[in-house]
Amino acid sequence: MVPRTSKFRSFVGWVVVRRWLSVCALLAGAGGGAQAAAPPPPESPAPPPSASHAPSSPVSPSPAAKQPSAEERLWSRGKGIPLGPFKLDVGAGLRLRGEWQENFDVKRYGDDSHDLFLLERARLEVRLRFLDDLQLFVQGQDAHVLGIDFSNGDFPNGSPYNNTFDLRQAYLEWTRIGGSHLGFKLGRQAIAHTDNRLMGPGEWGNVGRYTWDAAALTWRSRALDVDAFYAFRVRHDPEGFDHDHFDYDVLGVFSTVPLGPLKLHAFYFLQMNNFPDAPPPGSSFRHSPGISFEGALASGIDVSGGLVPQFGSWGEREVRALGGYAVAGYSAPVWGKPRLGAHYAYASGDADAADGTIRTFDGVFGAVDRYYGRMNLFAWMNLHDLQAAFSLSPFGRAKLEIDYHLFLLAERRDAWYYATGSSQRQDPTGAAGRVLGHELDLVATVKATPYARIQAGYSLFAPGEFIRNTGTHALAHWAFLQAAYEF
Ligand SMILES: [Ca+2]
Ligand SMILES: [Ca+2]
Repeated sequence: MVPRTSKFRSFVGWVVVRRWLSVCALLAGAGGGAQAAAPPPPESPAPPPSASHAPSSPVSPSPAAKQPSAEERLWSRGKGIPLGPFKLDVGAGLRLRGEWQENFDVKRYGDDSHDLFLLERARLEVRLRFLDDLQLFVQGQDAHVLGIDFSNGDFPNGSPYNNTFDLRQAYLEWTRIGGSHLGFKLGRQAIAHTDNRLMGPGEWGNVGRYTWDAAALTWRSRALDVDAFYAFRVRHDPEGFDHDHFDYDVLGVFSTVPLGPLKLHAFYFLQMNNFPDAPPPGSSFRHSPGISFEGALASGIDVSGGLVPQFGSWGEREVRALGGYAVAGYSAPVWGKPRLGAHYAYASGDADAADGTIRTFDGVFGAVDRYYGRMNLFAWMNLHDLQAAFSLSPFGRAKLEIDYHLFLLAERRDAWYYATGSSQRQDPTGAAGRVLGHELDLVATVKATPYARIQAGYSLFAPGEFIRNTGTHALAHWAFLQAAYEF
């Protein structure tokens, strides 16, 4: 259980957050008169939970199609505040989520755990803009959990739930320097590419999974976008400042070429690590080159896909792995824009742990919460994930999503890997079977105002033969209710 002192600290953190918010509201008030008639555009309609916060595009005025509401007028006061040659945008957000977990938790699946807890995440951010293409962005975040059965000590690499007000992002970004195509982005940042599948910040988690201290060079033109970066992953310290990094370095290049209604990507990631103690010990170099695409056709059909071979070395062993995914959906042009989709993801597994070759695919630094089921029981490792998706958007402001997943091991002798990437269970003989189980995910989202979003969900996991043959095999349930307000 969480010690009393920790709960007290959570409470103190909460008080601090409220104070920050009041300061922020005051600041917004101080900017009165600045572009009062220019409300920020509403966010894109109800992105899935892990969607990137996309902080890199400054808020721009939307066409005055209708009179802004009192709420829009209020928060627009915090945008575009003149400050000498600069413009200042102030923003903040608060997200509260209650979760109920039955027979699983963030670390493991099992039939003996029951938990009910409340997550709080608050953000405060300022953006100082000079010209259109040069900006300094600083974002602080406070994250706490109340009532959970874990303490910070249960997470040696940083709690996914607690991180007292800390620097989440602080970067200087200059695109199209001097009218050219070149630019850079330097500092602490979230890195997200397209649908977050290969690289995403993991926004659904309370603290968030990935932030980086990175230097990126960018190329922006009509025919080609390129981001090339070198990055160190920030290790989140729940109580102290986040000054430490994980052992590995990452080099990445991600490019986008538009082709009609499609966007094509070519990319390359290199993860470099030194594992002095881990089995097997030694340096690891994992290269992940690949291609992907996504797009929506006029006929209502949307498609996306990607292929990621991996190769390299880990100590004396070779790395040879493969990951891929394919998505196709159809949205009908009728009330509620119902969409039916078939999604598939594959990650290779290792059939022989002793043959000197590692064949388990590693899901790069992608989001897991949106993919491979929302309960986060699986990673993009040794997996077939067959998904049927249905969604409906009635009344413009609401969205209902229903997903069914069938999960199978790609290789029976390799492990079932949890969303954390750690092995959950393994049968080296392969006799336990291949079927991991079935998951049903229901999520309803209502956008109450351009700034307020309420989301509720329920998920059920029913284990298959592999889990039934290797230990406890209860049904697992998950439910959540989330309210978020961001301006
Ligand atoms: Ca910290
Ligand atoms: Ca092997």
